[in-house]
Amino acid sequence: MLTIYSDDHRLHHGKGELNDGELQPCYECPERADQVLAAVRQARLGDIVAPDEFGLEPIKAVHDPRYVDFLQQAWELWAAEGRTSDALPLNWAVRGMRQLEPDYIDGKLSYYSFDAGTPITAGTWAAVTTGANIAVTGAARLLAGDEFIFALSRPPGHHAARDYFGGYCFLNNAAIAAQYLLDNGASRVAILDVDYHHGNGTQSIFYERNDVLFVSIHADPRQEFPYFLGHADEHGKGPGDGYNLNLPLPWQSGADRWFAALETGHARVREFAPDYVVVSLGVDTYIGDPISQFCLESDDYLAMGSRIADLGVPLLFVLEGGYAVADVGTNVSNVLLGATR
Ligand code: SS9
Ligand code: ZN
Repeated sequence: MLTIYSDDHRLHHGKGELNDGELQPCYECPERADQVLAAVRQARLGDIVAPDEFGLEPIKAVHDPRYVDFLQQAWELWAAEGRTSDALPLNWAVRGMRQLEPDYIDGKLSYYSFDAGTPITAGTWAAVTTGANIAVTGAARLLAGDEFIFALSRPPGHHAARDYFGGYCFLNNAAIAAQYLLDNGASRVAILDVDYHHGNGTQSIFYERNDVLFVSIHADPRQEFPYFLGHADEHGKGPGDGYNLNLPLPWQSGADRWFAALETGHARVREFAPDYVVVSLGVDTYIGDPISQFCLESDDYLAMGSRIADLGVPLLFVLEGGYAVADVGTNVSNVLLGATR
């Protein structure tokens, strides 16, 4: 297995997110990736290489070019107002309000976001563009014949949609990789999202398409973030009807329920017969995760990797969530060990 990694993730280091009614330290922190890198090294999972540079084209093949331009300029516009703290939005256009991009930076932050937990910092743009390059480098290696790739980047991506950020995510790395595979010869790509949270961004990007199958196992949005997408009756639209499979589970779900859902997802992926599978690999399903309510144990991640590898299709693992910093490395490397054994 090959791991793609860059220290650039450190350039995105938010101070705080609004949580439980208070500004709290960000759960999504550089130490997460440090722990995962250390565990990949310790488990001797193979070479670790730097990403190649692909420019903005693969990003703009998934995201609205105006949104990408906004992300590139956001910190500069914010800092020009004399602000030195992280940029965070404060209000959103809900039912009956108009979807028009405001001129002023505070309004733009609101227009292009869906939560107040995802700060933009001075180094966010550099970190997220490197993250996209990591995912695309992984996709390019699959196209060149590699079987297992791990794209080790942060911040995560699966909550980022075509034109908005949120849930700690800015650019949808898994979606960018899937689109790159399709634009360079693949006919069908499946995205299997095993993060605790529903991948609302990925779902919405591919919702009306049948060249990408999206399968997600996650906490029920009736109880859990992102709350407004991820229900079982969302199966795709138009040509995409039947190409979106949500498998929501209640809080406190453990291995029994989780692996039963994986079997359902597995069957659908096999039926789809993809050329490649991109795995949105979040380990916030862990019992010790500080913001989540599932009960998987560290050993369960070995079984998860092994069952995913049973698909018999080249795999690109893209790091998403997992906030139990002391255990995130072990849990991620267990998935990768299970897949490559
Ligand atoms: C918990 C707030 C959760 C967003 C979580 C995003 C996870 C990305 N009280 N906020 S994998
Ligand atoms: Zn998550």
